[in-house]
Amino acid sequence: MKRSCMKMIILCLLAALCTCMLTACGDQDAGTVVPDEKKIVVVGFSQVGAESDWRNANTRSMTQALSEENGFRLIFEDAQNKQERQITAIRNFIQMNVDYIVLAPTTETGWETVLGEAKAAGIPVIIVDRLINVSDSSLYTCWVGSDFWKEGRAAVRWMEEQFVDRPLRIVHLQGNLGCSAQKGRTGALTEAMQAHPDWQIVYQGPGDFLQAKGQEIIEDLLSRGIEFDVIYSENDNMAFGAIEALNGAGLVPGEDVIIVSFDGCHRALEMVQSGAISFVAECNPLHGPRIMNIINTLESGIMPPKQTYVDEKTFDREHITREMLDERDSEYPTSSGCGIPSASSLPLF
Ligand code: GZL
Repeated sequence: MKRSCMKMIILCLLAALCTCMLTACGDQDAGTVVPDEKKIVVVGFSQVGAESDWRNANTRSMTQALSEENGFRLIFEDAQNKQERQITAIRNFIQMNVDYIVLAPTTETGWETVLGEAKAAGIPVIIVDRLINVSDSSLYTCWVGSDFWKEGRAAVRWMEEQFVDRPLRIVHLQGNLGCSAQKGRTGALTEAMQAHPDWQIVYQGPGDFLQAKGQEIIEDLLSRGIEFDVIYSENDNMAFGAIEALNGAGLVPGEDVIIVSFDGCHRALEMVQSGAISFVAECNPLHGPRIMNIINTLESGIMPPKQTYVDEKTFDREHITREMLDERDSEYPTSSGCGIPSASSLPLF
């Protein structure tokens, strides 16, 4: 008798519980499926820092593309050029269980452990701009960026055409040592030195892509009476610093010293037109639309290419035109929309 009463009480309680749950669901009956809102894709983006015009244009491009209006919620972390801050940011993104992690890596190595944690959490990682060097390529979904060796070889080719059989004393301002942008641009110059015994590197060292360091290095060389013909600067901002130093010493950039640079930001192309900078190999930062397209492609269940190199141009004093300058939108690009646009289909920065 007692057991049957208990059973009855439990059954009544369960019935009451189910009734509450059904009424708590509001007036929809079990039959209708309420279409959920368009899914907002949550993206954790770990950015190198804010060291250059290139980086700031890259950040603008990424934040404009991965916007709420485009269906994204972007969690942006600035690593201030420190890999350990990027590793912490990635771990935070994993904790937040974001849909995608985008990494603009400060350097090539040291990513296995943290990307292994992202893989274990089932979060796709997209690498943008510089490359990473990992033993297991399944640790990231895909990469989009520049061919830095190609940029460097374009710069060296221009030097060979300009200075046929002329001895050169070269100052080499390098970017952050160990990042693929520095390794490619440095590699191309080092490779060329083998073919040009009359080329001499009178100084080689990191300016960390920073304008102030570029200026500091050139001022120091001038103060010590070091003479040179060419500055091979691995980005525009170090070239701007070098120009400040040359001007301060009464030297005319583009005449007393030839400047070769990389990136092609607005200011640099204006200096190519004025003659202060003689050659720029473009390194296009406008990856926002490309990353947006990669994520939308993945969301539709399609795997994008593992590696995508963007098309890039070169600019020199003889060929630059006002139209090339005017065509660019110095703020935000107008993306070509479909597909991963090549650099030539996007205005420069
Ligand atoms: C290159 C990029 C480099 C730029 C610099 O893709 O990583 O970092 O050349 C920037 O201007 O600081």
